[in-house]
Amino acid sequence: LADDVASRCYVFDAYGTLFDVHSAVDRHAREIGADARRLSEVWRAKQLEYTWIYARLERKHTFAEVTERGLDYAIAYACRDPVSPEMRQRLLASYRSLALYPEVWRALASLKVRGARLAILSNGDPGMLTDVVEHGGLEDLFEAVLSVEAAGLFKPAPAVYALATRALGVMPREVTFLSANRWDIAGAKAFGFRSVWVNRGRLPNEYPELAPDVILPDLSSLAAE
Ligand code: LAC
Repeated sequence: LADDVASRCYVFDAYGTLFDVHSAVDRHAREIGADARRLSEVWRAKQLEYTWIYARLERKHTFAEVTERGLDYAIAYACRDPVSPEMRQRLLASYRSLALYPEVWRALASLKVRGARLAILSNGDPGMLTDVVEHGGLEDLFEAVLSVEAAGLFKPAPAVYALATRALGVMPREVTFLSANRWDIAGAKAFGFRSVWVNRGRLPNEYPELAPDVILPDLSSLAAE
Protein backbone atom coordinates (compact mmCIF):
# COMPACT_ATOMS: atom_id res chain seq x y z
CA LEU A 1 0.00 0.00 0.00
CA ALA A 2 2.84 2.36 0.79
CA ASP A 3 4.76 1.92 -2.50
CA ASP A 4 3.83 5.13 -4.28
CA VAL A 5 2.23 7.22 -1.55
CA ALA A 6 3.29 10.60 -2.86
CA SER A 7 1.58 10.19 -6.21
CA ARG A 8 -1.69 8.96 -4.78
CA CYS A 9 -5.07 10.28 -3.82
CA TYR A 10 -6.53 8.63 -0.75
CA VAL A 11 -10.29 9.00 -0.40
CA PHE A 12 -11.80 7.92 2.91
CA ASP A 13 -15.28 6.97 3.92
CA ALA A 14 -16.17 8.81 7.13
CA TYR A 15 -18.55 6.97 9.44
CA GLY A 16 -17.22 3.67 10.71
CA THR A 17 -13.89 4.20 8.91
CA LEU A 18 -12.45 7.37 10.49
CA PHE A 19 -15.14 8.09 13.08
CA ASP A 20 -16.46 5.52 15.51
CA VAL A 21 -20.24 5.55 15.00
CA HIS A 22 -20.71 3.62 18.23
CA SER A 23 -18.99 6.33 20.28
CA ALA A 24 -22.26 8.34 20.35
CA VAL A 25 -24.04 5.66 22.36
CA ASP A 26 -20.89 4.50 24.21
CA ARG A 27 -20.60 7.96 25.74
CA HIS A 28 -24.01 7.52 27.37
CA ALA A 29 -23.93 3.76 27.82
CA ARG A 30 -24.18 3.80 31.61
CA GLU A 31 -27.36 5.88 31.55
CA ILE A 32 -28.90 3.89 28.71
CA GLY A 33 -28.24 0.60 30.44
CA ALA A 34 -28.00 -2.99 29.24
CA ASP A 35 -29.46 -2.32 25.77
CA ALA A 36 -26.88 0.30 24.79
CA ARG A 37 -24.89 -1.85 22.36
CA ARG A 38 -27.98 -3.18 20.64
CA LEU A 39 -29.37 0.35 20.39
CA SER A 40 -26.19 1.49 18.67
CA GLU A 41 -26.11 -1.43 16.25
CA VAL A 42 -29.77 -1.10 15.24
CA TRP A 43 -29.36 2.68 14.91
CA ARG A 44 -26.50 2.29 12.43
CA ALA A 45 -28.21 -0.53 10.51
CA LYS A 46 -31.45 1.43 10.12
CA GLN A 47 -29.67 4.66 9.19
CA LEU A 48 -27.98 2.82 6.31
CA GLU A 49 -31.11 0.90 5.31
CA TYR A 50 -33.01 4.19 4.98
CA THR A 51 -30.33 5.59 2.66
CA TRP A 52 -30.68 2.59 0.35
CA ILE A 53 -34.48 2.47 0.43
CA TYR A 54 -35.06 6.20 -0.07
CA ALA A 55 -32.54 6.18 -2.90
CA ARG A 56 -34.48 3.36 -4.62
CA LEU A 57 -37.70 5.27 -4.06
CA GLU A 58 -36.06 8.41 -5.51
CA ARG A 59 -37.09 10.35 -2.43
CA LYS A 60 -34.71 12.98 -1.17
CA HIS A 61 -33.79 12.80 2.47
CA THR A 62 -30.78 14.26 4.20
CA PHE A 63 -28.37 12.08 6.13
CA ALA A 64 -29.35 14.00 9.27
CA GLU A 65 -32.97 12.93 8.70
CA VAL A 66 -32.18 9.26 8.19
CA THR A 67 -29.88 9.37 11.21
CA GLU A 68 -32.72 10.75 13.33
CA ARG A 69 -35.26 8.25 12.00
CA GLY A 70 -32.82 5.40 12.53
CA LEU A 71 -32.36 6.46 16.14
CA ASP A 72 -36.11 6.60 16.75
CA TYR A 73 -36.57 3.12 15.33
CA ALA A 74 -33.64 1.78 17.33
CA ILE A 75 -34.95 3.27 20.59
CA ALA A 76 -38.37 1.70 19.97
CA TYR A 77 -36.88 -1.63 18.95
CA ALA A 78 -33.96 -2.12 21.27
CA CYS A 79 -34.53 -0.26 24.52
CA ARG A 80 -36.52 -1.87 27.30
CA ASP A 81 -35.85 1.10 29.59
CA PRO A 82 -37.35 4.40 28.38
CA VAL A 83 -34.99 6.82 26.63
CA SER A 84 -35.85 10.40 27.54
CA PRO A 85 -36.31 13.09 24.88
CA GLU A 86 -33.30 14.79 26.41
CA MET A 87 -31.12 11.68 25.96
CA ARG A 88 -32.40 11.34 22.39
CA GLN A 89 -31.19 14.90 21.73
CA ARG A 90 -27.84 14.16 23.35
CA LEU A 91 -27.37 11.06 21.18
CA LEU A 92 -28.15 13.02 18.02
CA ALA A 93 -25.78 15.80 19.08
CA SER A 94 -23.06 13.21 19.77
CA TYR A 95 -23.13 12.25 16.10
CA ARG A 96 -21.47 15.58 15.37
CA SER A 97 -18.61 14.89 17.78
CA LEU A 98 -17.94 11.20 17.19
CA ALA A 99 -14.61 9.86 18.43
CA LEU A 100 -11.83 9.20 15.94
CA TYR A 101 -10.52 5.64 15.94
CA PRO A 102 -7.24 5.82 17.86
CA GLU A 103 -4.81 5.35 14.95
CA VAL A 104 -6.55 7.68 12.49
CA TRP A 105 -4.87 11.01 13.15
CA ARG A 106 -1.37 9.58 12.98
CA ALA A 107 -2.10 7.58 9.83
CA LEU A 108 -3.59 10.56 7.98
CA ALA A 109 -0.86 12.96 9.12
CA SER A 110 1.78 10.51 7.98
CA LEU A 111 0.25 10.15 4.52
CA LYS A 112 -0.03 13.92 4.24
CA VAL A 113 3.62 14.47 5.20
CA ARG A 114 4.63 11.99 2.49
CA GLY A 115 2.82 14.08 -0.12
CA ALA A 116 -0.43 12.16 -0.56
CA ARG A 117 -3.63 13.99 -1.42
CA LEU A 118 -6.41 13.21 1.08
CA ALA A 119 -10.18 13.56 0.83
CA ILE A 120 -13.35 12.35 2.52
CA LEU A 121 -16.33 11.09 0.52
CA SER A 122 -19.30 10.49 2.77
CA ASN A 123 -23.05 10.12 2.95
CA GLY A 124 -23.00 12.76 5.69
CA ASP A 125 -24.54 16.18 5.15
CA PRO A 126 -21.94 18.93 4.68
CA GLY A 127 -22.66 20.45 8.11
CA MET A 128 -22.43 17.09 9.88
CA LEU A 129 -19.08 16.41 8.20
CA THR A 130 -17.67 19.84 9.02
CA ASP A 131 -18.55 19.35 12.68
CA VAL A 132 -17.10 15.86 13.01
CA VAL A 133 -13.92 16.72 11.04
CA GLU A 134 -13.30 19.80 13.20
CA HIS A 135 -14.01 17.87 16.37
CA GLY A 136 -11.38 15.33 15.33
CA GLY A 137 -8.86 18.07 14.47
CA LEU A 138 -8.60 16.82 10.87
CA GLU A 139 -9.51 20.01 9.02
CA ASP A 140 -5.96 20.78 7.81
CA LEU A 141 -5.34 17.26 6.52
CA PHE A 142 -8.02 17.07 3.85
CA GLU A 143 -7.93 18.76 0.49
CA ALA A 144 -11.67 18.07 0.10
CA VAL A 145 -14.49 16.92 2.36
CA LEU A 146 -17.11 15.74 -0.10
CA SER A 147 -20.72 15.09 0.82
CA VAL A 148 -23.01 12.99 -1.36
CA GLU A 149 -25.50 15.83 -1.02
CA ALA A 150 -23.90 17.43 -4.08
CA ALA A 151 -24.99 14.38 -6.14
CA GLY A 152 -28.46 14.17 -4.56
CA LEU A 153 -27.91 10.42 -4.00
CA PHE A 154 -26.40 8.12 -1.45
CA LYS A 155 -23.62 5.52 -1.80
CA PRO A 156 -23.20 3.15 -3.57
CA ALA A 157 -24.58 5.09 -6.58
CA PRO A 158 -21.77 5.50 -9.15
CA ALA A 159 -22.51 9.24 -9.46
CA VAL A 160 -21.49 9.64 -5.83
CA TYR A 161 -18.01 8.14 -6.34
CA ALA A 162 -17.64 10.41 -9.39
CA LEU A 163 -17.77 13.41 -7.02
CA ALA A 164 -14.30 12.39 -5.84
CA THR A 165 -12.68 11.98 -9.25
CA ARG A 166 -14.21 15.27 -10.36
CA ALA A 167 -13.09 17.18 -7.26
CA LEU A 168 -9.54 15.79 -7.43
CA GLY A 169 -9.24 15.90 -11.22
CA VAL A 170 -8.09 12.29 -11.51
CA MET A 171 -9.15 8.99 -13.07
CA PRO A 172 -10.85 6.35 -10.88
CA ARG A 173 -7.80 4.08 -10.98
CA GLU A 174 -5.66 6.87 -9.50
CA VAL A 175 -7.78 6.86 -6.34
CA THR A 176 -7.21 4.57 -3.37
CA PHE A 177 -10.56 4.40 -1.59
CA LEU A 178 -10.73 3.19 2.00
CA SER A 179 -13.86 2.14 3.84
CA ALA A 180 -14.79 -0.11 6.74
CA ASN A 181 -18.15 -0.70 5.08
CA ARG A 182 -17.87 -3.72 2.79
CA TRP A 183 -20.85 -2.64 0.66
CA ASP A 184 -19.13 0.74 0.13
CA ILE A 185 -16.01 -1.07 -1.05
CA ALA A 186 -18.20 -3.00 -3.52
CA GLY A 187 -19.51 0.34 -4.85
CA ALA A 188 -16.02 1.83 -5.02
CA LYS A 189 -14.64 -1.21 -6.80
CA ALA A 190 -17.49 -1.19 -9.34
CA PHE A 191 -16.63 2.45 -10.04
CA GLY A 192 -12.99 1.55 -10.70
CA PHE A 193 -11.22 2.76 -7.56
CA ARG A 194 -8.33 0.86 -6.04
CA SER A 195 -10.11 -0.25 -2.90
CA VAL A 196 -9.00 -0.97 0.64
CA TRP A 197 -11.43 -2.64 3.00
CA VAL A 198 -10.67 -1.62 6.58
CA ASN A 199 -12.20 -4.62 8.27
CA ARG A 200 -12.41 -3.19 11.77
CA GLY A 201 -15.16 -5.60 12.77
CA ARG A 202 -13.32 -8.78 11.64
CA LEU A 203 -16.36 -9.49 9.50
CA PRO A 204 -16.68 -12.22 6.88
CA ASN A 205 -15.96 -11.15 3.32
CA GLU A 206 -18.82 -10.71 0.82
CA TYR A 207 -19.51 -9.39 -2.71
CA PRO A 208 -16.89 -11.79 -4.18
CA GLU A 209 -17.04 -10.30 -7.69
CA LEU A 210 -16.22 -6.86 -6.24
CA ALA A 211 -13.28 -7.83 -4.07
CA PRO A 212 -11.09 -5.25 -2.32
CA ASP A 213 -7.50 -4.90 -3.58
CA VAL A 214 -6.24 -4.82 0.00
CA ILE A 215 -7.74 -5.74 3.38
CA LEU A 216 -6.43 -4.03 6.52
CA PRO A 217 -7.50 -4.53 10.15
CA ASP A 218 -7.30 -0.73 10.76
CA LEU A 219 -5.37 2.25 9.37
CA SER A 220 -2.22 1.93 11.47
CA SER A 221 -0.09 0.44 8.67
CA LEU A 222 -0.57 3.69 6.69
CA ALA A 223 1.60 5.53 9.21
CA ALA A 224 5.26 5.57 8.16
CA GLU A 225 7.66 3.59 10.34
C1 LAC B 1 -20.35 7.32 5.05
C2 LAC B 1 -21.09 6.15 5.62
C3 LAC B 1 -21.47 5.19 4.60
O1 LAC B 1 -19.59 8.00 5.75
O2 LAC B 1 -20.35 5.48 6.55
O3 LAC B 1 -20.55 7.57 3.87
